[in-house]
Amino acid sequence: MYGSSKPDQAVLFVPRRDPARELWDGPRSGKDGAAALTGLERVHSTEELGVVLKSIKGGTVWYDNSQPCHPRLHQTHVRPLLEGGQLVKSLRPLTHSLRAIKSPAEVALMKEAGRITAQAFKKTMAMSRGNIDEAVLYAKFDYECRAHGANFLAYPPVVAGGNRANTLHYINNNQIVKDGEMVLLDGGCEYFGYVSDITRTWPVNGKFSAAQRELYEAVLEVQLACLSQCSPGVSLDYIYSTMLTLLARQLKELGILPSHASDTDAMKAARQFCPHHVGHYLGMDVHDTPELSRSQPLQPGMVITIEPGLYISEDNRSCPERFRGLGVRIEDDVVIRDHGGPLILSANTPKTISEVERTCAHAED
Ligand SMILES: [Mn+2]
Repeated sequence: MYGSSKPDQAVLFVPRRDPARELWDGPRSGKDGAAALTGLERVHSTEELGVVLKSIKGGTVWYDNSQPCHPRLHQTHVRPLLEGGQLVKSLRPLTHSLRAIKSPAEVALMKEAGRITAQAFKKTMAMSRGNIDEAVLYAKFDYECRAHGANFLAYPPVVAGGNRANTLHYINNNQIVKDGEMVLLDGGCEYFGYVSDITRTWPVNGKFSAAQRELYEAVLEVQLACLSQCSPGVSLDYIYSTMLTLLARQLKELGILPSHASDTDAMKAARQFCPHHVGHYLGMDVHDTPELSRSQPLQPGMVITIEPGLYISEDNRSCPERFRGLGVRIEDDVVIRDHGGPLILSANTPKTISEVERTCAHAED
């Protein structure tokens, strides 16, 4: 929030020092400490927010009224101001358009998040085996991310064995993945404010079955084609429509759809077998800058995910039996660049069948 009779002056509000609270929660900087830390001249305690706000005459208060970040302060200090007719505008559309394009320093942080996550995938693949608890894979992945410098996981990961991969937001992560089944792990970490979001699907016993291989290769082919489209001027929605067209073709080749199915029916089926979009913007949040439309052309410095999948429920009677109960998603994090093609932040995560099988074979506990 900004407001002052003197333009271009930043005013910071911090909780005042409170030895009783600090005993429980740890030290606070207080006003003087905050001024020294930030270099800002005007620092007030949050109790003074109301008084300072009242001194604002006219002008615009830039404030996100729909989602107050501090409900208590909003209630006591900001609401009266708003009810007094103060002109308020949300900063969100502006900050989102700033956040959409990452500086080299931001890309460096995202690179590190991708690097840490890739090695966590390798270690988790290497320790997987038949009849392993999803919780063990989850714990291994979490451990590997934190032990290599991540602050924490960016979101509750999906660790879904067998048919549970067909539940897109499965996060119970507490069932046994049987020998012969695949596990889908959608996970990412946060590294100093920036996140990764990577998905891999692999057979826990380290060897793809014929049907798993067929479905995996189909998704991989589509994923690689979508990655090759990641360039300035192309939109996420455009890549999404490419994904649907290519998935439809794959469904015919797999024998899941009859080869004579019409384009309309094939596209409809593609949307059923992959009910989510091809990707989203990525950055400080996993689903970053939602104010930004996915129809807008990508620009250099934007970071997106590319994550096609095919999900075939075990009770889908219309599919060849060998595919039932299989769900595959492959997701990478991509920086859009002017030259040299997209920069793939998750490039070190095993992805081809031979890479995955090789990584799984390096058994470790
Ligand atoms: Mn994602």
